[in-house]
Amino acid sequence: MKFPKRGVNELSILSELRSKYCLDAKHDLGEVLGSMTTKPLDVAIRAFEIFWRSNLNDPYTFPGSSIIEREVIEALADLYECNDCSGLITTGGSESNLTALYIIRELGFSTVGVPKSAHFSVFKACKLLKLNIYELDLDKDFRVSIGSVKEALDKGVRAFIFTAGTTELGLIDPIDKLGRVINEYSGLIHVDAAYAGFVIPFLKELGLKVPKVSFSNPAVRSLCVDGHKMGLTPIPNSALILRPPELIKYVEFPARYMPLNIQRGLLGTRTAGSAAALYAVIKYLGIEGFTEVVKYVMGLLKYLIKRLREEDFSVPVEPDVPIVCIEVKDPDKYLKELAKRRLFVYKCSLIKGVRVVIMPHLSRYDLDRFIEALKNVRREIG
Ligand code: 0PR
Repeated sequence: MKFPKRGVNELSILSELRSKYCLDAKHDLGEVLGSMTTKPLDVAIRAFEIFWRSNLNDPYTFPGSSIIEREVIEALADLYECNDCSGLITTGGSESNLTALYIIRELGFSTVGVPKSAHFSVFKACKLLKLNIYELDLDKDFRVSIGSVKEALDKGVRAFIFTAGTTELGLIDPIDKLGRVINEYSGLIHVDAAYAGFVIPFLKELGLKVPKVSFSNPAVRSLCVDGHKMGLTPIPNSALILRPPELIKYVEFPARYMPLNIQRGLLGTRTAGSAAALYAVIKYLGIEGFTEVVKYVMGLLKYLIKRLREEDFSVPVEPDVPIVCIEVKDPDKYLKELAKRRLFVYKCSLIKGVRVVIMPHLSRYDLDRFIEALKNVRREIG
């Protein structure tokens, strides 16, 4: 469009925007099956609206916002068993991973061990920071191979990124086991729990056996968890937790005209709406509420896998968290055909297939509709 000479009225602008919004997939209609986004809780939206004008980077003018950020970080540190952590709210897993890797580089590491299954934001951050990547192999069940980590340690690698809830297959790397080995070499770990950070701590409440992911392991020095994924907040929202708390100093930059002379974080102005939304969800749900949400999505996960197998679809991996990879010959064709039916999934690449992320906006009805569509597509394209 051309930059308009004269303004037009609000109603016509909003109706124009609504007609464009019609093109987007809708969570409420069960159309969003691949994206890790979901419908935020109402209380999170209201909290966001109260604070969205305040800047988290200016605790002088917006001290209330800064208290909220600190309390959210404290609550998440508590959830992940850290009694001496600091941290900050960022825009998402990408920024949290970039920040963690920036700190790793500033600590003097030049190479990081990264599993092949890590999210692309980790590879992107290494490129931006000119960090060397030591690519870690996966074992036969697609988690990072312990042998490969030991080899990396032998070759002098001391900094590692592991994923708690891999993007493509929903698997948890054996972080605690690896942490014990890495700790013997005085190495460190950043845990990317962007997706499953609000799932894993509640699985054990459901009596499910899950590998331990927490700061109880001394090698774990940072962990990120996204509000805008399973934290049920609006976008943008991620939290990065750091140990020891002094690590935060690495992301405090001189800002001479600011009242406190510093600016925190790799980006600039940060909306306090993010901190307020996460604060609201944590208070509103508590451990019990989150456990209910996780019970619901894990129930749907079991249902989807069972139904897919009944219909002779191949689901080669048993995920730890609600992400399903369905093996198909030509994922792109499936995506195209499913999109024609307004069902939007993603691809998995470690196993060639289509990926479904089961988020809380989905229901059994949506999954049944998806399976019917999948069967029709298979019939058409094989
Ligand atoms: N780490 C992990 C393990 C992730 O799965 C992701 C996002 C990130 C980091 C990066 O998070 P941000 O994108 O919030 O910075 N994985 C999502 C995915 O690949 C990203 C996404 C989300 C893509 C919603 C599209 C979308 O509509 O599914």
